[in-house]
Amino acid sequence: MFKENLFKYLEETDPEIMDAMKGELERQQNQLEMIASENFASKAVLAALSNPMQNKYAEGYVGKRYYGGCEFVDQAERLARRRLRELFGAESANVQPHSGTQANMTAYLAFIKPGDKIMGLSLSHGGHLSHGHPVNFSGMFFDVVHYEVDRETRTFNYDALEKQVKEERPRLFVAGASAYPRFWDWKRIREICDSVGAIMMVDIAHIAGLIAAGVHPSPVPYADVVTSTTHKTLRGPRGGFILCPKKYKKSINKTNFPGTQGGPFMHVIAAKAVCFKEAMTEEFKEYQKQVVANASKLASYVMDHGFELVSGGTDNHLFLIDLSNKGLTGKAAEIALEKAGITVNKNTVPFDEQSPFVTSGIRVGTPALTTRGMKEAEMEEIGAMLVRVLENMEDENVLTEVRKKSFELARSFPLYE
Ligand code: DSN
Repeated sequence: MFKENLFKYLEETDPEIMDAMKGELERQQNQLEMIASENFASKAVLAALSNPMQNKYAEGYVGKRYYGGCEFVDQAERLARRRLRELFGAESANVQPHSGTQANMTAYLAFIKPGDKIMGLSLSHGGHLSHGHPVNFSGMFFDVVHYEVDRETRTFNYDALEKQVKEERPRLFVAGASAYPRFWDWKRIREICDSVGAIMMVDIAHIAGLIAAGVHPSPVPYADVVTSTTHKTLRGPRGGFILCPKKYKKSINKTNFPGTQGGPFMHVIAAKAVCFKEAMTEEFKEYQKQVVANASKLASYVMDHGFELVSGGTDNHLFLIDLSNKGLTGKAAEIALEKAGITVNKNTVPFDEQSPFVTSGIRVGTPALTTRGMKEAEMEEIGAMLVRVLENMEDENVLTEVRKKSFELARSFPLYE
């Protein structure tokens, strides 16, 4: 089976789904992927995902399963956990969460009860649905207070944050974001949490790859619990994980299974192990440095051409262009850029006056383009394309002209050929 061409087999048995898969592959190959949370997993990760472990039920943990026949999935999960602990210098690692949000559900319920107070970054200021948004379980289960960035600097004012935490006295404080372009001060957050005895939870979904490579400070030495996805900057399969000190291991494990999940996705856990091994290489460190260098270069280019960036730049893999002073919306920009072969997402900016369906901003990230091998020179080219589209969003001729350029650039950095 491992020698068969599985795709050829699928093409014969289900040409309709194969057609959709081919379309998606070509879309990824032919356009410039700049959604900050997306990346291109290696062929080794993709191969591991297409693996007979997907057939196996394995409720429980290594050596303590509720099913027989777990020898080899145990081998895979053991490897994944060991590699993950090593990668982040953590005492304990759980690789079973199916996603970042499920990792967060486990983390909350391991420490607090429904009705308890949590504090998370507001979604419109860069936070995440699972950090207490009312439409998410986190907003339904808990008494939520949100914190925000400073109106002037659009970064955290840690003194103001401390004051708010002391007034609100949450049981648990969630740090982490899906659209915050600056470093976090983990030590300060630990001190703030300690001032009221709050649990410090950090969701590193976006920046996990940067942290693993040492290009973003790590919260692991400070936090009570760290959650993440595996498919963003970390460039693995879609999924989640949880890190914690040994003293919380039992409670985290028990809360994840049987607390919030059933059978683990063992094929995904095998693919996570592959990802963690890749993330320990020198090549991965160089990749992450380049992700940040590319984001910085592109951010400077866009600012030099008159666009405003939230917080005036970036320290990580993404930045947010605030289009409000140009009279543009994120929604219109996303559509125009897509026509030009550049994929981004509309995003609210702090203190946005537009709705989340319209927004005043776009979020731009460099992890996927950097995986294709693009560097600063290509960021200049892409910067010019971005500016040209944003300044001529209604002009179909301009969009077609940029589409040709983005296609040529994408094709000159082959992907999954
Ligand atoms: N959907 C992810 C993102 O785009 O940031 C967060 O879960």
